[in-house]
Formats: sequence, C-alpha cells, structure tokens
Amino acid sequence: MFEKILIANRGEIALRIQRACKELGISTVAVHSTADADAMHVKLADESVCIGPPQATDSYLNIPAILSACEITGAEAVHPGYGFLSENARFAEILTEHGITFIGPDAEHIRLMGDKIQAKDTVKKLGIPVVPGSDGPLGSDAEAQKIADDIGYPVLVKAASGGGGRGMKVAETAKDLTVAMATARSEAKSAFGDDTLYLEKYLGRPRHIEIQVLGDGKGNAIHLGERDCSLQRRHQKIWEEAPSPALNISERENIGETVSQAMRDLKYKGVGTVEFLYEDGGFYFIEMNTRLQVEHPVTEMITGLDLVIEQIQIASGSSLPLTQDEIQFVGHAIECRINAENPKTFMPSPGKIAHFHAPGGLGVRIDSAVYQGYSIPPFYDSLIGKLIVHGRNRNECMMRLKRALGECVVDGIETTIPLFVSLLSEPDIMNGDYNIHWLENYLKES
Ligand code: MV4
Repeated sequence: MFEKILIANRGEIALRIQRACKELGISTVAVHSTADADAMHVKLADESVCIGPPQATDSYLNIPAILSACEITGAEAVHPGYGFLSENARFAEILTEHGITFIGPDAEHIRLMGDKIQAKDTVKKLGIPVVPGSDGPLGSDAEAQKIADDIGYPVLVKAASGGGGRGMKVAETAKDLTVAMATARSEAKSAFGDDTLYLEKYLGRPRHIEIQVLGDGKGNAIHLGERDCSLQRRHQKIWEEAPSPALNISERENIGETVSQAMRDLKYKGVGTVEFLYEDGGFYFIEMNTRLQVEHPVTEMITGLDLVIEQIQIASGSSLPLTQDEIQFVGHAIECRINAENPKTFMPSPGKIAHFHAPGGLGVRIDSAVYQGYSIPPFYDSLIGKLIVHGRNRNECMMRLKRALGECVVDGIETTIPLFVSLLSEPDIMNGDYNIHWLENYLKES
C-alpha cells in the first residue's frame, strides 16, 4: 500500500479523498492555487504545496507543477478527483513514466472513452445496447442523409470529441440536417480542434440513468447499481438518486450484468460510470466516464462501500475484494448539490460565508469543504457542498431530506437550497416522475 498520496484537486472532493487516505493510514499532500491558501483541503492535509496562480490552467491543470509537487514531497500516487486532470490520458501516462501511480484506469481506457465514437463502437461490440445511429464518423452530407433516412428523424448530430452535451445539434428534417452538420462541425472544430461528427436517433423524453462499475484491471468487475441523474439544467446535474424510481429489480440486474461483463472483457481498472438514456423500458449507451463522479455518495449510501478506498486499494494492486452477490442494495439515497448560485437564475454567488450550520442526524451526510468565515473564490465551479440523505425507502428519504434542508444555514451568499425545498413539494418529484427535460420546463413555468 502507498504511504503518501498527492491529491490533485480542491474543494469537497479533495477532503473526501483525504478522509479515505486517513482511514487507510496513508499521509496526504494537498496542492493549491494562491487563491486557495485558506481552503479547508490545505488545512486538513498532512502537507501542502502551492502550485500556481488562481486560474486553473496555471495551477490545478498545471502538469509540471503537480509533478514537481510529487517530487518534493515523495508522493507515490496521485488521486485526480473529478474534473481537472481526472480524464486526461496524457497526465496518467506522464505520471506512470515518472514511476508515480495514477489512481484511476489505464491511460488507454481513458483515451478510448474520451473518443465518443470509439467508445460507442467498443461497448456495442461488448454487448452493451447503444442508441441507433451512424456506425463511425460521418462523411459527406449525402451519406449522413442516407443514415438519417434509415434511422428516422429527428436525429442528433454529435461531436466525437464532445461529451457532456457540448457540440450537439438536433435535426427534425432532412433540410435541417445540412445546417445542423455545418454548425456542429464548425463548433466542434473551434471547441475541441476536431470536427469529427456522428449521428444518432434523437430520443425525446429519456431519463439519464448511469451504472456505477468497479474493476480491478485483472478481469474482475462488478456493478454497484444505478443512479438516476435526470434532474439537470444545462447539463449540470442538481439532484441524483439511487435506486432510480423508474427501474425494477430485473431491469437493474440485466443492465448491471451486461455492463459488468463488458468491463471484465475490457479488463477495466478502478471506478467508472456507464451512462445511458432510458426510454420506454430500453437502455441506450451514450458515454462512459472513467473517473470518480460528484454523485458517487448516493451509491456509497445504498451499498455501504467506500468508493475512494476501493479506488486506492485497486490502484495499489489489490484484486476486487467483493463478488457481485456480496453487494446488497439497502434503502434509498438522494444527493442535492448545494451551489453558490442564485436558486432561480443560477448566477454564481461567490463571497464570504457569514454563518454556516450543517444539518445532521440519522441518514444525513454532508460532503463540503466550506466553513464559517470562508470566502468562496470566483475562479472555480460553484459547488460548495453536497447534502446526501439515506432512508429505508424513497418516502423516508424525501421526508428526511426536507428535515435536513430545514436545518441548513448558509448566510452571506446565495445557494440552491431554496430550489430543493420547492422541488420536494412538486407532485412529479414526489412520484419520481421526471425526465431530462423536467427541471428546465419547471424553471420556465415558475
Ligand atoms: C442524447 C439525447 C437524446 N438523444 N442522445 C447530452 C449530454 C451527452 N452526454 C448526451 N446528451 C444527450 N444525448 C440522443 N440520441 C439527449 C441528451 C441530453 C441529455 C442527456 C443526459 C442528461 C441531460 C441531457 C440534457 C439534454 C440532452
């Protein structure tokens, strides 16, 4: 096992990773920008290294600075968290070349899943259901027209280097397709330096359901059930829950086993998330994330596993400690993302937290790195904490969530807490009856 891990991240996830390290008896190195000198992840680490100015490109994305910090402190492994360098295959390779362990999948798998066409092609061959569409990159307009005619309109033009909703265009008719392709091509070229496109049947009212997987890189892999992440605005999830209100036990077992088998075949290492659109009882693969995700705690709450501890043990060479039949799903969990934003306009609201009180009690978890008197810097994302609530069933979980939200005190800045209080009295939310468009429609109407 490692003696010292460097955590190449900030905020709540840096703390989350430190907690796992401490429970494993591993000492921690924090890195931070000059804007984060007072941040909690720096205060709680065993050691810290300043790696640059506030802009993330100069600090948290600065590979030479992070390598130097490993060198100075003698860290043997790096945990990238989410965002920043977590899905940068080149970073994983460079660490390996320097004899430092990247806590995550092999660079080859990060790169494979970063190319959305290759990812889809690979998982399809491994038996995972995908959205009907072009097999491979789009060529001429005429070729695209033919594929679209075959699968039927509406279709969605996507960028091979896109993901997370960037560079997508819907075409309702053949006439729209020419425009959609031209627009998508030029947007993809300037955003990713790659104008490779592909085409899919457009699903009109799907849910976003993702399967959590865990592999040891030796051909063992299990799934930890799904998370329903349909409640989102502009591709930013705000509420995630497990299990999905839409699935029954056999649907879960079927998709879970299909995904696990594919991960065994790939010899996938570490945690991963296989994302699906779910509509009319069918699953359609869209992307795979090769990192720990923001919403991993809902899975931890219903399985009792610590995903970060699992990541570290697997990175140090351990085999999967559990078989699929040893995984038990207990109760229901919901995560609310508490952002420093106006709850109606979602305008960022950085500044000083004048008063802070975290909720508590049975089944209530807060993952946050803020404290009373802390000033939220304007340079990074606006997530200031996650409230995760567990109950024996969805109803108990919702009642507990309402109670916990009522205990929260975050004064001095605006937060998304009032939005969650409103959502809890919406019949569709109470019934679990929502899809990926529900929140944006609700915000338009209210
Ligand atoms: C789609 C889709 C409908 N049909 N693909 C957006 C992010 C990227 N991961 C894939 N996305 C979508 N792909 C087909 N064929 C609708 C979306 C989509 C979406 C997906 C998941 C969560 C939120 C979303 C919001 C808008 C669109």
